[in-house]
Amino acid sequence: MMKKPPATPILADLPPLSLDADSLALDFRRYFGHTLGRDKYCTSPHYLYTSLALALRDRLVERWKNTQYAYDEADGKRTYYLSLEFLMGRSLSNAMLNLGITDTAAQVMQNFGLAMEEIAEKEHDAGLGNGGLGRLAACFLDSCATLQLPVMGYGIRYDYGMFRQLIEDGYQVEEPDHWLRDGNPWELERPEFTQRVQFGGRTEYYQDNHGRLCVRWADTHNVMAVPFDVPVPGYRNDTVNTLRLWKAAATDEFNLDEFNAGSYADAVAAKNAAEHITMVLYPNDASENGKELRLRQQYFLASASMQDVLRQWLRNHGNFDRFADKHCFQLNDTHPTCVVAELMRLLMDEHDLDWERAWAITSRTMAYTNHTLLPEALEKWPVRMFRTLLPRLLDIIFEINARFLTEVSRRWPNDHERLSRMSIIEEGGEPHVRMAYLAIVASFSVNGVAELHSRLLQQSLFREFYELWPRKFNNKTNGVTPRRWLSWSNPRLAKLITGTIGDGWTTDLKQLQKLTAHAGKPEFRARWREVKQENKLLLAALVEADCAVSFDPDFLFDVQVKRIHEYKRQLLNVLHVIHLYDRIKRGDTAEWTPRCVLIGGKAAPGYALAKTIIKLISNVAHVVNSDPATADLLRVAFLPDYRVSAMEVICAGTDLSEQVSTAGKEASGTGNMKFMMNGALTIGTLDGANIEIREEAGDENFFLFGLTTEEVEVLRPDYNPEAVIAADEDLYRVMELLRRGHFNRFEPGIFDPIVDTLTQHGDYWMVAADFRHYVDVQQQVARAYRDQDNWTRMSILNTAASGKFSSDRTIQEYNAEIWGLQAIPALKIA
Ligand code: 26Q
Repeated sequence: MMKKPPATPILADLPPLSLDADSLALDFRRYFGHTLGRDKYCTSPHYLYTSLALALRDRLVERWKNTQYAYDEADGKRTYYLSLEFLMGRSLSNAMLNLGITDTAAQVMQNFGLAMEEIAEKEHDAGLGNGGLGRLAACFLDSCATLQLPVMGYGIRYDYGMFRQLIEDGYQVEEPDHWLRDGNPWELERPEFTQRVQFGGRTEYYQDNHGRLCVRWADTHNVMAVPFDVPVPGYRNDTVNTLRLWKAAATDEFNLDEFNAGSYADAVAAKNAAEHITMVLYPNDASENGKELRLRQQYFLASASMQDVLRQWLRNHGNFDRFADKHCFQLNDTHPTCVVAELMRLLMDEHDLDWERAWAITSRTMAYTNHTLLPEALEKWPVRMFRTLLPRLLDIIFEINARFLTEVSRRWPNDHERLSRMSIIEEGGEPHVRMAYLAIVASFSVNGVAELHSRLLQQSLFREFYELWPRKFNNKTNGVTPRRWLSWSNPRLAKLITGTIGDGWTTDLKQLQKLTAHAGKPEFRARWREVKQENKLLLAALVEADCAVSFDPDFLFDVQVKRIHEYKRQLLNVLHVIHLYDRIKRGDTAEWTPRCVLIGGKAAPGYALAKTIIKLISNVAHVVNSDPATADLLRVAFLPDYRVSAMEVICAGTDLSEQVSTAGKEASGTGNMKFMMNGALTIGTLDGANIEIREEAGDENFFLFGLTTEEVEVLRPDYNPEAVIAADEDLYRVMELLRRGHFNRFEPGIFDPIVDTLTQHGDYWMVAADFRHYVDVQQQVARAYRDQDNWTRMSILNTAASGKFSSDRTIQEYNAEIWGLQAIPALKIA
């Protein structure tokens, strides 16, 4: 039970802060003038931003403490969301929105002659993630706080987040993202909860005082983990949850040894090596196999977090009897899977539990979410590296595997092939630890992130595990938070919706269905269209500023933003753009629908073909935009540095959302959901959550094309892209433009790898196979857009049908079927 607070009033007992304009204004001025020491000559908006952020943070902090007191008091079950990535974006606007003081704060700023938009723009995105998986974690935290669930996020406080992308001469150039340079008002350092994390050394056996055989991990190199807490406010409910991010720091002991040996420089270098662990986010959104520093990051997160959880538990409980009933660890992909072995180690080596008890606890508390079907993206670590870096963990993994394989051989006697297929250790020249298998074996729940994806996990990637443990497997279709992705990103539409159906939709998104009844009303449609036009103007302004390309808001805005990957098929999109250009050049423009095509996204720095695709988009954009023949018909732009804050503008101003991955390859997608919520129509394949989006929207409000997953697999063995190209005149002409260097006149050969991948190399992602259908359906899109009234109706129906894709629904399912937490209302602030 909780420790009793002292009876005398304590230092931290403060009267509650008001949310009204006067009190906010006073604090804002105090931070500006006193805390930051600025004066009337200071014009930098950065200090205005920081002052406002601190004033808001104070108001979060008191709710934060109350929430934690309420959780401690309840002493109920908690969930820990473990993730190497949390792609939070900006926090100022989110804090205002969730505190319910967006208008008040804007008014306060206005009274000082300041524009809120300008101030909010000063905040650097917290880009501690690559893409979908990291942003999903951020949306989940928002929903957990809004649902008042005791869920805490654990992650890494990278000094450098996702790189900043510049486009120079059409090529991607990466710049380090030193997001903390100007300070971060949203974090609170908690040095009192620092943990020690061990690396290297060896396993040592010894006898304790009672003569029992014990194990310890000796001669290690230690690194300190210092937590920084970030407040996660719920939507207007006084709950504030915690995201705890760990920073690596050198231990003093470590330095002293070297000091005494008289080598100061070596001591400082060693300090550096320790602190390198949390220096930078790996910018690869498929696994970057075999990098030792990455494994260090993963174990660092796992160990610091697990020690921290055990510390909190033992503060109020004497033993581990009820631990499994009170904890769940949700693993965001395999990245934090070291926690499985780390929990075993801590329970056995540090807390004297035997294997059976430790395993009972571990296997009742772990739950694993898979985010990819691409076999090449499954994480594997060389056993040799594991042994050097984490010898005690490797012992434990071997033991888990031995016991697991015994279970398999009891179920399938003498099936040696199966044992080696299912083994956590992949044998061969260089043996590897298969992290996904470790996660499955240790977890009571394994889920995919969309219905198709979860089904494919069961039928292909993890089929034999599904045979063994069918009940572990389940689906949790992704979602996104409607607060950031509708209320905040699209205030005009949000206002129109609220004016029409009330504001209940913000926390109960299914209520958007009520819009259906209004979709037939001409006046409502007209207002819906006006809002879209205003949003398109804002998006056009972004494109003008960042790409120097002018987008006419009367054109169809056709947008694909996501990481650049072959499987996501930005190439298919470009081939379509080239085809439209080709049509213009040959005068085939009768009944043309003018179109602005926007593509954005980052390529992993080591992914050469993805970088070439960016260069191709840039060059095609240049050729198209500088040709006078296209002026009223087609515009193309590549948007540099696609990130969370850019998406907030993009999703509101998009007409057509491109979700064109090869069927069976995109686990879910979440950008597709943001676009739908904001009234974009989707052109998409039967992949990931697109299938469920189409189910909800209705076939007639979704532009479907392409091979299905089954068709892809049936076709693959005798697929011949060159024959497809030869047989399709439009595609042939497009390929000829590429082959003849039409888009690289003075840069010979640079697009050969793209031509080759589509031809000689067999077109693995089936771009040529889906081209014809894609172009035809794009033609239907163009025709549909010309009937603006009907397009608007379809747009309304898409928003109306998007209720399922709230992350609130997703989290309610996680809670009902995996976590089993009680919601705990926060103590109200007076
Ligand atoms: C692993 C090891 C070493 C280095 C990097 C990585 C790594 C990092 C990030 C591997 C994968 C990722 C990110 C994956 C990701 O974002 N997947 C997406 O997850 C979304 C949320 O579930 C889905 O909607 C997308 O379909 C899926 O692609």
